[in-house]
Amino acid sequence: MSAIKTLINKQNRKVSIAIIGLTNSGKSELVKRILQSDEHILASVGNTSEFEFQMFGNLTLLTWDLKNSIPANKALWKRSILGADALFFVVDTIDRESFDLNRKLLLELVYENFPIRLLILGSKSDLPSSASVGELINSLRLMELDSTKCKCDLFKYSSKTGEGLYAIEEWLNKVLFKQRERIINYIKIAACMAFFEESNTQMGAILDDTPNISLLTIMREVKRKIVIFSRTMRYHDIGEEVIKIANYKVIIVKLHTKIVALIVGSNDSIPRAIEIAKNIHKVIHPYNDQAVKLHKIISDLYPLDIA
Ligand SMILES: Nc1nc2c(ncn2[C@@H]2O[C@H](COP(=O)(O)OP(=O)(O)O)[C@@H](O)[C@H]2O)c(=O)[nH]1
Ligand SMILES: [Mg+2]
Repeated sequence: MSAIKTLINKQNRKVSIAIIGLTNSGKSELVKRILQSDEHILASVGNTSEFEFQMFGNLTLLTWDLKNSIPANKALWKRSILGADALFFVVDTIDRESFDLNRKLLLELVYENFPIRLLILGSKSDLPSSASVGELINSLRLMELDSTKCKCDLFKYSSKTGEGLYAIEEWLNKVLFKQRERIINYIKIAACMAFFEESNTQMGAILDDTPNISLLTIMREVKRKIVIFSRTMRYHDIGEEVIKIANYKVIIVKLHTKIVALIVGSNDSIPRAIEIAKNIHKVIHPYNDQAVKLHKIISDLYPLDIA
């Protein structure tokens, strides 16, 4: 389950997210990534050429292919897209020629529908020519948007590597469920696993003093997940994935040829876990696994984070 799907399915209500953007901006890939379509999708309908929706449990994802202007007068647009609980506007960060048109569409959207809350998503962050956040802000002239009419945030993400998806989940949590950002100083790391692609070796450490059977089983499952993750990410230098197994969350971070997975509590902060995983990356090595054990690294550096 993706973190976003898990978040929505935890709520006792239906949630619809509208994802709009030009054709090819990356909407369908994002839907696939959120729904992780190995699981059964309950409904998938293409009513018109531009509109699609997919449902999974409490979550409905609606996508709309934008053309040269915002379809202000269409009933379907108003009912489905503007009526959704959250609105994502996807911009292809490698298609610089589309920035002007995206800018025009954004203005139309805001000035016809204010006040509006928007999450602008720069897709394809995994590609080398991807525009930076700064370039996007300038090109889309986001600073000039009237803040009384539009409250917007901007993140970059990749449907291929998973980078940035946890930030989207945090945003939904904050905006949709009015929950405070989960700024917790520490998390509970139950176990950690590292995988070195070059030597094809793994090292693992259980940090929970009283590991139960389920944690041991989860470790085995994580081992398997890391190998699969490594295969899917083989052409990518950076990747992130968050999965839920039983009562734990597993945060997997790849940097270059190393992968680190942290098994944390299901309510722990994902950004904090990702930050720790990235720090562990810096200090582990395939060659010193005997001398420097993961357990020691974590207990020295993050004593409060141990379960
Ligand atoms: N490298 C990369 N390619 C992507 C990403 N998202 C989408 N694409 C590719 O961009 C093209 C258009 O994506 P799609 O989701 O179908 O766009 P849509 O028309 O907005 O639904 C496809 O070839 C996708 O494989 C991404 O995050 N990274
Ligand atoms: Mg599509």
